[in-house]
Amino acid sequence: AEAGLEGETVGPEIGRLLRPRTPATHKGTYGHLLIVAGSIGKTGAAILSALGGLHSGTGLVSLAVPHGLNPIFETALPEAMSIPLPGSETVPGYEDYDLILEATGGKSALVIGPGLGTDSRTRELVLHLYRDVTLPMVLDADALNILALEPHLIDNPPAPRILTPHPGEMARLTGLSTGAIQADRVGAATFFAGRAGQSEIITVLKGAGTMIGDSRGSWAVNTSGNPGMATGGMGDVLAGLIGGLLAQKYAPWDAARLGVYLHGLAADLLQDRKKVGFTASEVAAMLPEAMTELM
Ligand code: NPW
Ligand code: AMP
Ligand code: MG
Repeated sequence: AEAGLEGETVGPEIGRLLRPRTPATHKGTYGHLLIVAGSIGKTGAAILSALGGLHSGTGLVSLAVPHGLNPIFETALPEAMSIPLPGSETVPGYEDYDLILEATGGKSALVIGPGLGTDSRTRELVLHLYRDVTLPMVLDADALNILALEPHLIDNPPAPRILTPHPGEMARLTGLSTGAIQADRVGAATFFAGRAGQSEIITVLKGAGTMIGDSRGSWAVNTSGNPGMATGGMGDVLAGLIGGLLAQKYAPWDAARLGVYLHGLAADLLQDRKKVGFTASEVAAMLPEAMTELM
C-alpha cells in the first residue's frame, strides 16, 4: 500500500452517485448480472445473492446452478433466470467452464462464490474464471477461500475484481490471523494495492465499519449498518447488490461504496422497527427504500 493516502468516509452523500431512471429505457438499459453460486446445502446463499441483484435495479439476473438444484431456483426466484449446469448434480465444477464462459456473453457483470463450496473441481472452475473472464467480477465467500489457496493468481486480472471478505476470509487470503486483520483494517483493505496491473482490485473488508480499499491504496470507511446484520446470509445479499450495480455500469469503486452504504442503510431502516431478528432476505427487500431515501 502507498503510505499516506487519505481515507474518506462513506455517508448519505454517496447517494449523489445514484442515477435516476429516465423514461425511454428498458430492461436492457440496466444490464444483465450473471451469478455462479450455490451447492447442495447452501442454495440459500445463491438465492440471497440473486435477491441482492434483483433489488439493486439491474435489468436481468441469471443464475448458473448445478442441474440437480435447478428446480429450487426456478421455484424460489420467479424474476431470475437460471442456467442448469450439467457437470454435477449438486456442485458447480470445471466441467461447466465452457458453458459458463459462453453464458458471460451478453452479461455485464459476474458474481461468484456464495455457497459454492471448495471441492477440487470447483476450485479449478473459480480460478479459471478469475483469470479469464473479461467482465467486472465480485468474488465472495468460497470464491475467496479458493483464491486464498493460490494467492499469486490474484495479481493482474483481465478486468476489475471486487473481493468482499469478512475478517475470517481476509485472514485466509492474507495468511494473517483474524486478530491481525482486525488490528489494522486499513492495511488489510489496501493489502492488494499495487497488484492489479491494468485492471482494478477492490477489497471490501466487511464487519462493523466496512473498509473499502482500491488498487492505488485509497480507502473509505462505511458509516451505515448495525449489529442486527450479524446473521447468516447478509454478505451473500451484499455480493449480489454490488454485482447488480456493476451490471448497471457503475464504476467498480462507486459500485463498492454505494453497495456497502445501501446494504447498511437498508438494515438501519429495518432496525428502526426491529432491533434484532431481521433477516438477510428482508435487507434485500428493503434496498429499494434505501435507494429512495438517498435519491
Ligand atoms: P469467529 O467465529 O469469531 O471465530 P466462514 P461463513 C470469522 C455460505 N452461507 N469479525 C469467524 O470468526 C457462505 O456463502 C450460506 C470477526 C469465523 O472464523 C459461504 O459459502 C448460507 N471475525 C459458506 O456458507 C447462509 C469474523 O470468519 C469465520 C467476522 C461459509 O461462510 C450463511 C466464519 O466464516 C452463509 O452465508 C467478523 N465480522 N465475520 C445459506 N443460507 O445457504 C466472520 N468472521 O468459515 O468463512 O463461514 O462465513 O459462514
Ligand atoms: P457475511 O459474514 O459474509 O454474511 O457478511 C456479513 C455482513 O453483515 C457484512 O456486510 C458485514 O459488514 C455486516 N455486519 C456483520 N456484523 C456487523 C456489525 N456488527 N455491524 C455492522 N455490520 C455488520
Ligand atoms: Mg459471507
